[in-house]
Amino acid sequence: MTNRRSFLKKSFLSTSLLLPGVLGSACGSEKKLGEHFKPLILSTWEHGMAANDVAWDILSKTGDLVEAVEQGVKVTELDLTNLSVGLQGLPDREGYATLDASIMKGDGSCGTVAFVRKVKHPISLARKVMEETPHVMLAGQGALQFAMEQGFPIEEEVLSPKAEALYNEWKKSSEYKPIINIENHDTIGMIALGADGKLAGSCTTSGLAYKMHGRVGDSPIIGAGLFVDDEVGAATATGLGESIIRICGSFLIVELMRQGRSPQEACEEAVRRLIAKNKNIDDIQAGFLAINKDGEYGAYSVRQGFNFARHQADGSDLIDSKYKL
Ligand code: SD4
Repeated sequence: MTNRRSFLKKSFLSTSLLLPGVLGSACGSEKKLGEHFKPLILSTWEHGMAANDVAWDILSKTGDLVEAVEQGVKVTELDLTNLSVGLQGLPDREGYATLDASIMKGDGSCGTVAFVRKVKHPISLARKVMEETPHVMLAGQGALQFAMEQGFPIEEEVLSPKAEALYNEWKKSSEYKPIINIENHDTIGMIALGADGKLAGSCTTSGLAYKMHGRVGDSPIIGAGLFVDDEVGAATATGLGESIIRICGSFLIVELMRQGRSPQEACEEAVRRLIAKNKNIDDIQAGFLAINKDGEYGAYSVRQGFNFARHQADGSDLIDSKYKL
């Protein structure tokens, strides 16, 4: 079992962290960052390191959790090396990049978009759904129409050179075999605890490569790919969305934490449940990441290979998750 911590520690001490009142006002006192709740940001996979840096910068300067988790994952949405997030991600079997995203606050506010095309930042669109509509989820053409109304730039539908090359290669056999997170593992889920003890999370993906047109994964399903509750904690997921939706993975983890399980125990129970409920487990990878209000965290995956980025007051690092099989 791998429990190696590959420390990519950076010397980190933003001067803003020392400014009383910036985050302290959110605590209702002149507390410095870390004196009350210890802020913590966790994100799935190695690309979470860069996303966390941006999120942490915003959190430490403004205390704005939602802005932090939105801007953080926008970094990944623009990362041209990432084939599972953003418009440069691998397309569906018809050749279209279709995106899913969600954002949630610990007070229950949430917004999501599913099966959306031509929008560079689905996470920002999900936030608009949360803040500007009476709804939780917009999908497909309706989500695109809403993006236009909100003034989002609408991109041309062109695959990135790398995605196009891989898609052309795939088309030679067109074998539909949804093995995920073995080669294709880059969805970002981010969960964050602020100094005021509040929580927020975000999740964004281009989903399963070569999926059926119209397929939606777990990432925009509140309770599956993401769930946040200020009373308890937050959880997010990565991996084969169908397997995660089947067990309502993120909601399950938060509810287990509510009943007293630690984040680690809750993630492990979710993986056990996922394995029990999915017959074709040999083809499945899925991983969970959780945090509670005390700043304790945990991660667990079906098989080896999942890792996550952590950012806290004394720096950032990349940690290999424990795994079951
Ligand atoms: C999905 N959960 O659409 C996403 C994919 C993923 O790492 O997490 N990839 O099923």
